[in-house]
Amino acid sequence: MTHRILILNGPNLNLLGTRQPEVYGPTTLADIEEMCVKRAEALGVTLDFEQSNHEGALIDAIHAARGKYAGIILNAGAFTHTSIALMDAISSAMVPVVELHLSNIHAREDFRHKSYIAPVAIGQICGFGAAGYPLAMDALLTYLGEG
Ligand code: CA2
Repeated sequence: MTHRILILNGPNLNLLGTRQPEVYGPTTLADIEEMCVKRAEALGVTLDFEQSNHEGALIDAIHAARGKYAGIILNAGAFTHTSIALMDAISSAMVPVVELHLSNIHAREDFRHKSYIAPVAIGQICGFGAAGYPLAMDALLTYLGEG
């Protein structure tokens, strides 16, 4: 069966590659999407790639994923550190989620060490920049028994 996976990006990630390249790198979100589409082709999975700056829209996307996607790769941006609502959405969605961050959130400010996503995710990948996205796809497929 061909798996369908969703890569969901949260607030400000639309700015990638245009500001603060010293923190988040020079790669744009469009570059990352292209990289992920290539990986999806190699893995034989179908990919949808979305971004929203709005917490409610991310929650809606997680709710809508139930029964549609085999898994989600979620970079929730700063909502990672604040959003019990996103955590509850993941808990209720019954869709496996890989938590992803470009930066190593554990090596940054204390407030970034707390993740509300981590306890409800199957695992976390952080600190590998844009390369973390295809790594997360590999990890998800391994979890699904297809890797
Ligand atoms: O490292 C990550 O992927 C983060 O999820 C990125 C979030 C940050 O709040 C998390 O702690 C870690 C911030 C994304 C902001 O992206 C920007 C990109 C370019 C310019 C400004 C912000």
